Amino acid sequence: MSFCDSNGDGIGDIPGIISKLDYIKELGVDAIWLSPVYLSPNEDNGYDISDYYSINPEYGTMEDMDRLIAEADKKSLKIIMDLVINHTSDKHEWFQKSRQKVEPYTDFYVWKKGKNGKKPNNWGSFFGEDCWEYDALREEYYLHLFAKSQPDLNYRNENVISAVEDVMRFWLSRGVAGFRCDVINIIYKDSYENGRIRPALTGFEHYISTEGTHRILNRFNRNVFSKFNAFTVGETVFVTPKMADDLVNPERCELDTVFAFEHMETDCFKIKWFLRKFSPDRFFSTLTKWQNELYWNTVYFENHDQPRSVSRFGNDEKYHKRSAKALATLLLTLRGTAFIYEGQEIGMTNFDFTDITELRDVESKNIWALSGKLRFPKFLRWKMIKEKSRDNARTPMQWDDSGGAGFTNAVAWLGINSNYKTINVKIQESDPDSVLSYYKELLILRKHSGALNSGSFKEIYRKNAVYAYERQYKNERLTIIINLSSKKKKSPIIGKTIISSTGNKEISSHLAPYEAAILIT
Ligand code: ISL
Ligand code: CA
Repeated sequence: MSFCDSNGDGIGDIPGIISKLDYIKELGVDAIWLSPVYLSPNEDNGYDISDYYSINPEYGTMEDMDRLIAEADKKSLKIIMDLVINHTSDKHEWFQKSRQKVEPYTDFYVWKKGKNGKKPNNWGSFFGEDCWEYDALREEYYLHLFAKSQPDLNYRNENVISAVEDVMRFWLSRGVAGFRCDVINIIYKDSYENGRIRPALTGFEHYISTEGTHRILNRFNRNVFSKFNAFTVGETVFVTPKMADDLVNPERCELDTVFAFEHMETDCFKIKWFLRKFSPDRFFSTLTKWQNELYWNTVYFENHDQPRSVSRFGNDEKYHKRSAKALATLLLTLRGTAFIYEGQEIGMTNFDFTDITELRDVESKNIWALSGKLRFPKFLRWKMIKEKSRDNARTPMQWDDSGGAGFTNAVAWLGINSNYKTINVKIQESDPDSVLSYYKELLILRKHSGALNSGSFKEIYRKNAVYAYERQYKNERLTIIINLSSKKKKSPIIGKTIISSTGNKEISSHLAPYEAAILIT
């Protein structure tokens, strides 16, 4: 956890979050999504849960969690927990009992005999390893679509489904408002046949958004979500708009919203490691497609798995401030529920690590090793990791210019970006022209605007890194324009600005580099 360390062990924690609730409230958001805080050996940053009913002592206690929920509630902030149920940690009691065939856990996971001394099928894992691991005790292989310490649960087993429902009820009864459901569109595997050979993730056609998954989500909704009026956002990998629509269509009663990925694939060929140059036009056309095809979207440019947006889609040097503001304009004016990742609101940049040993992420370590084994040229391996490591966004929050960046007074669990002296909350809070102040202004505007909240979306221009669209609700119509490049561009529209990344009060014939604005037209 990288938000705030309250007890000087270098690790962010729940009391740390409580101490910053005023900051979060003042930013102008309505809810906080916590990455997993459950008991976990932390081999994948908490996404490997060993007990769904307790809090990781590194992060605090159950009392701290209750206090967080209560204190947040006093400020009308909701708490959304991460629900990681495709897999557990291999340290989870369910898995340990399953290995020993102790009932009712025997079939809690996906166990298979090998085929003629080989793995059960040819599927690949998300983290660049094999996805079958042989267990010497049970003398069978188990499936793990992520790290080998993350065995997949078996959703053909009724007992698994009800055990997970119990977990959800437990947390909703404690007062959390809902869940961000980790890789929720892959929980039910249709078959365990070999997959079509692909450069990565062979086998995924057997588990992406299957009918079985829809059936289970509908059941979760009927039995649990609806009973607690819970909000759900599903993390849904490789979804098309049609698949996403089937998950969020209110008539089907499954999820409220989903995180799609296609706009995050505009600087790669489908798989993040297959790099290609970021194309603003591809980014914009993907956004338009999703805005038009899904009746309600989530809008996000960052999270704990993605590099920092200002480094990736903007310019984190010469136009740091302006491009961070331009991206903020886009984020908060598209139609949908917007998510801001900690530090995005001050324009935090990619981690400036200079050696692979500075990284903690299991995925980065695996890919580094795999690309070495495959004899990728050194410069390419480095470029891949440098651009795409998930640790880019996991460095500690930069609160001030003191030693531990105000995050900790000890050595932080992951390196602090050396730009913390110039990019931090303290400086930006007292500067009306800062990225932080801009986020706050935009969030206020958004709160008071029907057009931005729920108005229609209409693209009006997209070419050469310039994008413009309209949002309209009743007789309120706003036009948003953005130049996502470091070149001056001809403007397709003119008008007075309500807010702009450059501070310009008017857009006339040209757009400055990274100029973005909301206009009344
Ligand atoms: O980040 C990715 C690869 O670099 C994604 O493919 C990611 O693995 C995928 O989006 C699933 O992510 C979620 O589940 C993982 C966990 O490691 C991620 O942090 C989480 O967001 C396994 O639980
Ligand atoms: Ca701590």
